Amino acid sequence: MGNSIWIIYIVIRQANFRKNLIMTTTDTAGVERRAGLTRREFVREFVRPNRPVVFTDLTRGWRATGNYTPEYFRERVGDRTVYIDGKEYKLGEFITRLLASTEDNPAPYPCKLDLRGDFAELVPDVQPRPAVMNPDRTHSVLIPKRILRGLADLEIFLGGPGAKFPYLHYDYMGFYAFIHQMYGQKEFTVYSPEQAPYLYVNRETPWISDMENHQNPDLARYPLYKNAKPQRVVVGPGETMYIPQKWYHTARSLTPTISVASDQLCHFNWELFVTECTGFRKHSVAKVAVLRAYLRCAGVVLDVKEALSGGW
Ligand SMILES: O=C(O)CCC(=O)C(=O)O
Ligand SMILES: [Fe+2]
Repeated sequence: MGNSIWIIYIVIRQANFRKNLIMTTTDTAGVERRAGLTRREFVREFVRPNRPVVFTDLTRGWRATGNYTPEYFRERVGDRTVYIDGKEYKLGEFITRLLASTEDNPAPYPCKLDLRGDFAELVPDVQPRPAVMNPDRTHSVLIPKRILRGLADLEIFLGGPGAKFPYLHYDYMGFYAFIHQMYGQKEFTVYSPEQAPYLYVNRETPWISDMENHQNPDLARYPLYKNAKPQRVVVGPGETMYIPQKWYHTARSLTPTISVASDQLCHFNWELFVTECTGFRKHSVAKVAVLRAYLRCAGVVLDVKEALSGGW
């Protein structure tokens, strides 16, 4: 009986896809810190209203918690090769550089380790996946492989003091981002989607801002930026920054930092995913229409499947 009600509800919801797009967003409320949120509470208070939040208790049971330090990485995977901005480094040597990083002479950033690709041995360190991040559709067999080819949805970021994320952006294709801070202090600056007009977003790729020196932009060159309302929040070990869809963001390390970044694709960001993953490609109108129709049907199938196993 309970399941039939869910299914009827889903069918009615799907009659209007647009309803699943982001609703209103709060600009100025500040980013709350919360513990003990259930999936249902998280959806009601943050996912549906499209508001960011800092969780303080998502990574408690992880082996990484308390163990992840720059030394740990040097010992365990220091001999491995990483590429930062196209340049090759031995991870151990990069960690030496990271520990010597300063505001005036920052270590290159981001140093990213792709856990599903090259560093699979680290995956058990960051399990279990927190319940608030489920269900997740990122690895669904219903998504054609080529759409998400190259997506790294579970990564470790290592940074040193002064290291800044290179551009202001929102996560392409509407993915929700959960950035778990394991070591050190990282400052995030986030902007609600309504502020896009002040952020000099690129015409072709509107998920990226064109502003140079975006953490401290030149107002003579970017006068509209003075209207933007950045919200800054510093996260430390054990905290998780949740970035909703279309929220522009950037980050900088205040100390040596290690973060685990993971994504979620679910019912609530599915429509933006469908629009963005088909919207910026050089495909014919007909091909885009077919792909969108297919993905929307796949969304309904996934809605039903998720409803049968506990809901969204
Ligand atoms: O932790 C950071 O530096 C930000 C990462 C980020 O926003 C991204 O990879 O999309
Ligand atoms: Fe991002």
